[in-house]
Amino acid sequence: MREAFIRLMRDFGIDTIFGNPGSTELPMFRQFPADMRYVLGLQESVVVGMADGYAQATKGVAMVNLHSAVGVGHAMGNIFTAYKNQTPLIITAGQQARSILPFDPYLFAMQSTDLPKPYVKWACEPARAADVRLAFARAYYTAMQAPRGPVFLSIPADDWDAETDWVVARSVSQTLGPDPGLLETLCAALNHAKRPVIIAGAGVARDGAVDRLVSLAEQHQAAVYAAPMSARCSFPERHTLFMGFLPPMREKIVAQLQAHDFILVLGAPAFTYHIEGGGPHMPIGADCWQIVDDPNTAAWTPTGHTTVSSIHLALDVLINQTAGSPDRHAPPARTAPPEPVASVPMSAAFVLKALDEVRSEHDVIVEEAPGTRTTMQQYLPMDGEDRFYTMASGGLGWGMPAAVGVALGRKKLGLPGRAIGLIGDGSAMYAIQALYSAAELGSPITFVIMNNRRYAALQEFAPVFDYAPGETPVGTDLAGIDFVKLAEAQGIQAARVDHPDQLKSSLLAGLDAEGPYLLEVVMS
Ligand SMILES: Cc1ncc(C[n+]2csc(CCOP(=O)(O)OP(=O)(O)O)c2C)c(N)n1
Ligand SMILES: [Mg+2]
Repeated sequence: MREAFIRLMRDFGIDTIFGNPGSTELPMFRQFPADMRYVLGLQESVVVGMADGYAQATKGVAMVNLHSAVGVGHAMGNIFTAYKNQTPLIITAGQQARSILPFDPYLFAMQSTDLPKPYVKWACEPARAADVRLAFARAYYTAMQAPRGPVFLSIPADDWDAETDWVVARSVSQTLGPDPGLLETLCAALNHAKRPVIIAGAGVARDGAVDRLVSLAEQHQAAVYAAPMSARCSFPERHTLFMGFLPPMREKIVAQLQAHDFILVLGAPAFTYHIEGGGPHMPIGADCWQIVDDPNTAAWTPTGHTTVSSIHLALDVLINQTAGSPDRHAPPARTAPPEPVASVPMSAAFVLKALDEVRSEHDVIVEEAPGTRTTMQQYLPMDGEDRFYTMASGGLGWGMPAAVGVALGRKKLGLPGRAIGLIGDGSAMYAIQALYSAAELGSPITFVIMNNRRYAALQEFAPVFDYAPGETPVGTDLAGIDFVKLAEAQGIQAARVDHPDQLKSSLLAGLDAEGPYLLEVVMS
């Protein structure tokens, strides 16, 4: 079976497996082929985070191998995130040999396929060894079909040596076409709109459709907002039609969209909320439309018309079958944020403005610094597709390994630039072993640790939950973590900067490094 499995991997263009091995996986890797690469992560959540970043950067599937139940357990947080990110992953996990399964053997996985549910699109432990290769083919097609996402295969250890036939790879469509009748109505509504607005979600960038969205917005002089908590950059943030980021709060969204008579949500839920709210979900009287590639999202959307389609296919129709109107004018330009001032400790705004000034146009930001997100949106604008990645789930421990995966994926495609991992001090500690993999791979990554010695996002959130002014939530102060030592201990060059006068030169040193580098920035 091993040969049939590896042959199918080659047919699907897979040459990399992200993993952390155990006894139940050893038979899989015996005589590991020279044209395959095994990327070791020192904890399974790191393994899945790296695979997620790699799959997103390469726009393909990533292959993961985990140790039976316990490895899947460690990986679960980032499997949840991959599901929310709609990242195609084939996750295989070892299982004990079939002949000893009746005896609850050491390290076996009980109800193995239930463990990762509901955060995988499909989970299977094939009934016979001979069926594993068929299950693998199905796993690939399922992961890659819209909406993309992780799938799970539990493979008993003795199956790898069983005699099986080959499976021939097939071509299976990965796109969904839009409903022509519904799109015709949508085109007519857009043509008649006076003040259209487009809300762009991660699905636009995922689908490689940012240029198309720019054409449509320009054609209609439509204002564009980023969808709440969008995990990708789906519209260039310096473009004059870009109006900013919708917050994940119902009343604020409705207030912000109030001036528009036509609202089109593309590639995003309408809407992702973070706190309770009341009243309408959209401004009363507005004509609301949504295009998503996920039938589940379409089903729970509370207001308006939804069509399920790959975003780029629907955008092609909208561009070709609508016409702008001379009566429409571009929305007024946004005001620039205030110039940040130098201070000790440095503010997030000061640090991010400096990073914006020294980064190269080829660099890619992978962010997980929740308390800094809104400041980043003001001072570190992204230029569109493939320039920005964060997690759609809210689950910490993804950013650091994802930066490693993004750098590796971009290297595979021969793309220039570095991955810049913009990571909070708290977030970094969920998956600090990612530094080891970065060092092993010699990846072009600069980790910028935004060290404010606390879980700032939670402290800032406290008033929303009726904390008195000045009351600090328990468990949100993290003093005394030395990120330079943590990096050096894992083979990564590192430095700390705590003064505004040294900030730019320190950032430049980090960005000019050959391999991975960690800069700890002491900030307020
Ligand atoms: C796995 C996980 N555990 C806990 C949380 C709750 N949480 C949200 S933001 C946050 C603090 C993050 O701290 P840090 O990375 O230092 O960023 P800062 O808020 O200071 O910018 C925590 C613990 C979470 N989102 N995910
Ligand atoms: Mg912090």
